[in-house]
Amino acid sequence: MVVLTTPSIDQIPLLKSTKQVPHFTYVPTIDLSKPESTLSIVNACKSLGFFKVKNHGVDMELIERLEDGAREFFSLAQYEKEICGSTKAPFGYGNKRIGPNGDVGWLEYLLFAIKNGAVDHVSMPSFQASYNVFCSALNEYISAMRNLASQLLQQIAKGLLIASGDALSSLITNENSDQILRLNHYPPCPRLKSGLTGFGEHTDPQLISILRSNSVGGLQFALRDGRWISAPPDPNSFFVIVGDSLQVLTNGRFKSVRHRVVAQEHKSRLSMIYFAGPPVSQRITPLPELMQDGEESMYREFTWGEYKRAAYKTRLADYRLGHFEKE
Ligand code: GA4
Repeated sequence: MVVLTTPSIDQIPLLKSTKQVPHFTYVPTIDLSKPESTLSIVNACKSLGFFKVKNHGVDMELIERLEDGAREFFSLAQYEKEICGSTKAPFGYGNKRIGPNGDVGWLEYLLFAIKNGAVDHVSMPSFQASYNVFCSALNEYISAMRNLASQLLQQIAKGLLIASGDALSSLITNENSDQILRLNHYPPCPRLKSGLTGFGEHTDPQLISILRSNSVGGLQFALRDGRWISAPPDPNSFFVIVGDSLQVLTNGRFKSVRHRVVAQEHKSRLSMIYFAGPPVSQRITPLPELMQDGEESMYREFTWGEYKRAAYKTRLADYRLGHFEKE
């Protein structure tokens, strides 16, 4: 048995590129109560691969309840957290190690698989007294995220003029769809080195991800020219992130966006991210209705299950779609 020790701060890398767009603090903000939101969503997905939404209809009280539960869990003693896990990798509690291939960051997290719309069991013996309340908040939040993700994918289909409005949303509302919820806690880093990695740069493999954080910053997005922008925190909005699968389904019209989190010196950042993926057997191939005459897929055919398996053999920063692009 290989026993992995927790990496020390000196083993956590600094962010590779720190080339930032000076004073760029603009993240497209889309008001979901406005009819023009459909077009704005499609434009943001095409040009940047990220945006944030307000007037999303998700109850703040629910968000606070989940955040309180997460905070209570992360404030347990380290040994109490370490015993919380799942028999299925990579789910359960994680500390500094991300994925199976050596990525590390200044964070701890809880990763939940979602089965039939609810969190799959994670054993939390040290959190027994609060477990049921926490799970109810998790499940309510998952249902709210699934509705929001489905609404966004319907708007995207509409904005792309795809006749069957649920061509994308049905991939994630299907009872076998593969979804994950991640709660990340970035403790303040007292001996902060500037640019210490919280969560290293990567694209998300799924269709879309919906991220909400408390009022502590650190989230950064890469622009198409490789420069990075810092997204000011906005606890009342959700950041929406285009994933690799949506890039393929739109035959590259949308591009998944690289993003990362930089560690903070004084404040503790807490984020919750919902990853909307399709069923494992789903073929990921450009939507026929989108393809113009003579247009060919830029990618070899694959299923979500194949893509996921391949993703777990990569490092966080790898360009995972490269392996599936046609020559
Ligand atoms: C990135 C998006 C999600 O957080 C995640 C991550 C997953 C993990 O943490 O286990 C991966 C990463 C993510 C992509 C490449 C592989 C798998 C870590 C890693 C090195 C849960 C996911 O689905 O893919």
